[in-house]
Amino acid sequence: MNYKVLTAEQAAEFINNGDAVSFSGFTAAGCPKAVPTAVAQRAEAFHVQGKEFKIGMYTGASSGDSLDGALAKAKAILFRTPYQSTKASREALNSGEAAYFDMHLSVLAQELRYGFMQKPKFCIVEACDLTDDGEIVPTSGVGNLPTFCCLADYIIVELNAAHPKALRGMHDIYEPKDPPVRDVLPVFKVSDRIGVPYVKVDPKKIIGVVHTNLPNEVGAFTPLDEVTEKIGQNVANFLASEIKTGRIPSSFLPIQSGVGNIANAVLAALGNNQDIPNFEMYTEVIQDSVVGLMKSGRVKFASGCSLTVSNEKLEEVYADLDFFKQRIVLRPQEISNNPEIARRLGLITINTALEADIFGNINSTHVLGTKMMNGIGGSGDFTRSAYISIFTTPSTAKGGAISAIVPQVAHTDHSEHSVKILITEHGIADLRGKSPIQRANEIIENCVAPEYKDMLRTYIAYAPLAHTPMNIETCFEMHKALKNTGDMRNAKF
Ligand code: 0RQ
Repeated sequence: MNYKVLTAEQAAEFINNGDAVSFSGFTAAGCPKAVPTAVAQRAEAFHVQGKEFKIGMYTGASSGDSLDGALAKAKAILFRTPYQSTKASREALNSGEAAYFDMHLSVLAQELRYGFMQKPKFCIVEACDLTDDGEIVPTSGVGNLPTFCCLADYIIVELNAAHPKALRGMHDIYEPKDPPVRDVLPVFKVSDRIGVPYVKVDPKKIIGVVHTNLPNEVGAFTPLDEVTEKIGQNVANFLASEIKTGRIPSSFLPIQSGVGNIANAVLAALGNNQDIPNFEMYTEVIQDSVVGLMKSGRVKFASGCSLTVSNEKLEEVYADLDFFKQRIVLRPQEISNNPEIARRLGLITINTALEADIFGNINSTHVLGTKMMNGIGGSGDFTRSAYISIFTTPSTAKGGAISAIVPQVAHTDHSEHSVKILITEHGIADLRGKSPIQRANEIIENCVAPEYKDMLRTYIAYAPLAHTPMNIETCFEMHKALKNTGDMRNAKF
């Protein structure tokens, strides 16, 4: 290979205070590890000398502990977008240590190309293969890699031997042109390939290659419990009944499913329900349950941006790559999450709410309206453009001290106009074609936990009569009770 071989520490020395740095991958899948950790150590060394050292960070979505975690702990983040989920980065942005801008995941690449934000100077890439003429084959996640590589002045490649070179062929790399010359994105079927299986860069931009052999850092899922299992069954039963009524075609439609424990449980339930036909996925994260469902034939094809699976599941995929390469395509998030494609394919979108209100507005991001959890992620890319958009949530959190359904969300990520179905372990609220007061009754009677039902019935009974019966004097009583007493059950209406 013609490239200069560097240690992670040597690579990190190129990066200086104030630089904007972009990273490959999506969730902890496909993210570089050794160089970001070395950048964090470089930052700490500067800080010991009393010198400033912080970088701006662009990623695909969240990342792992060696990236977000290490840089946040080193107090080395100047700004951060579009999504994060490590404990350390959450603390950094909620304490004001790092400036965070929470973005729809499909738009970051184009907004960087439009020049809306500081251009990345560096791109640090995890790859399983690299050729002398500048073909980079990503590992298990793509993220915004094509645009990052195109915009960056310098590229550093972490060549990670933990991922086989034979992954070449699983990715489909395509970068759209920008308005006014943007063309149709020609994905007409979930399995359509529209690009090439590598990211092509000018080899002169590659300033070094760091050899690694490091496992992915995708966290394990919590085992299914009674609540998540019931939510999954409710989603599956709802979709089966929609097929029976003919509102969803009998051949079914592709599924998009969000990230986290509930999303994983929902997929498992869809797989187990015999009234749901074998299905395809057009989604961003391909999670653990999909691997088994693919082997059993329940999932026929999955298009995603990353294989966000545990290392155990990743080994299963790598052990049978010929089988999985015929059934999985990994795309840049600009394509995996693209609203044009989501609407054309007619996606059934299933995402998780932190809290919902009785009118159908959804808060996916801010605890008590102020503290950032993770970010909006791809949920908005999909929800607004879905064939039918579903939100799931356990009806309560923190042992019942929090009702996930409140009179008014403390922060709105998805408005009542985009949200069609709300599902908890107690049941299904179908919001289609209903006025605000009808939606409120549907949600209270079908989805709210028994101990909170009367509270919400009282709220709505005393709210002023209007198109949306919201009482601005009392709509945050449940949040106030949580803040002041630690328990929403103490709210008085
Ligand atoms: O906290 O673990 O400390 O107990 O929130 O909640 O129930 O385990 O659910 O793992 O599915 O995450 C919305 C955060 C849900 C996630 C969210 C507490 C609860 C628990 C997690 P503990 P669960 P999940 C594609 C789509 C936005 C992005 C998105 C998310 C913790 O799904 O980030 O959809 N979504 N992307 O106890 C305070 C409430 C709460 C609450 C739950 N009302 N108030 N805390 N919790 N409800 C993926 C990507 O874009 C990459």
